[in-house]
Amino acid sequence: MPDFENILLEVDAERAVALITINRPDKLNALSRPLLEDLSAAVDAVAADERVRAVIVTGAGGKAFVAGADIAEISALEGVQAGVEYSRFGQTVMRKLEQMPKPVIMAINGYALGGGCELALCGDIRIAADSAQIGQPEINLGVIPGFGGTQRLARLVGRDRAKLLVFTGERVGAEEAYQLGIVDRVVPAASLMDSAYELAATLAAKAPRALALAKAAISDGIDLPLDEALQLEADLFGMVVDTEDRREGTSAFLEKRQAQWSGR
Ligand code: CO8
Repeated sequence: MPDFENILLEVDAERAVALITINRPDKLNALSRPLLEDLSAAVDAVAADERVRAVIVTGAGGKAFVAGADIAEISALEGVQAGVEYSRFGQTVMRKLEQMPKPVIMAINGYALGGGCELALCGDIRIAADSAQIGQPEINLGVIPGFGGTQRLARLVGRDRAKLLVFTGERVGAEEAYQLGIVDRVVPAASLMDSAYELAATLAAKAPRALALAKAAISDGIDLPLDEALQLEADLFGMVVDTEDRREGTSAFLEKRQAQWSGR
């Protein structure tokens, strides 16, 4: 695994789980441009690593998952084009993570604000420590979310709930985030990583192609009109039928034995 200045990357080969830790704790893991470049490269490395079947993303230090995009960098921006380019750059990294054909669990260990909330929204499942604080406070800096937050949050919690959060910039605690549907589970802070690993190991033990196709069906289908989305599901079902793991999984059931997934 490559080394990065702002990211720690570990692979637990036994459990087939990669852990990406955003590692800039002195700045509450704020997403600087070099950090986003490291994250992009880490996502490539994890996507290509055949040992890895599930991924966890968390933040270093006890306090923050990610406290936002780097405000010093935003402060230095001048002109429309610089803003567009900055936003598109961050969006591209987040999209790459979102579209990785392996399940991604966000282990939200503290502040997930602005770009940090936007990063969390790119995962498939979000587990929050009960102490986590989540929000889109950009409005308080005179800006708007620019790493996909206006779109993903509105799709997740509904248009007007997203407006309430983005317009007020108010943070919500983990329990409220759970009630809003922003996070999927809330656990005691001390057991956050155990919970994330337990779920990751459960997912890593599934047939990987089926998992990747299920992810694509849900992630890509949800933004399509229903008839197109159903065609997409049927096309992906066709692909999964043509896998060795489909033959193995169905045979194993009929033969009353445990399936052995080959990943093919
Ligand atoms: N960017 C840069 N530095 C940060 C950030 C950040 N987002 N957040 C914290 N830091 C730094 C602080 O400046 C401080 O550095 P130093 O010790 O050198 O002074 C250090 O981290 C510790 O932070 P605090 O002392 O502030 O810690 P507190 O415990 O007092 O407060 C908070 C914690 C409440 C999380 C506070 O740090 C805070 O409010 N942070 C900013 C939160 C925020 O506004 N986030 C949104 C940023 S904007 C954004 O994400 C836009 C994304 C899309 C961009 C695309 C547009 C083009």
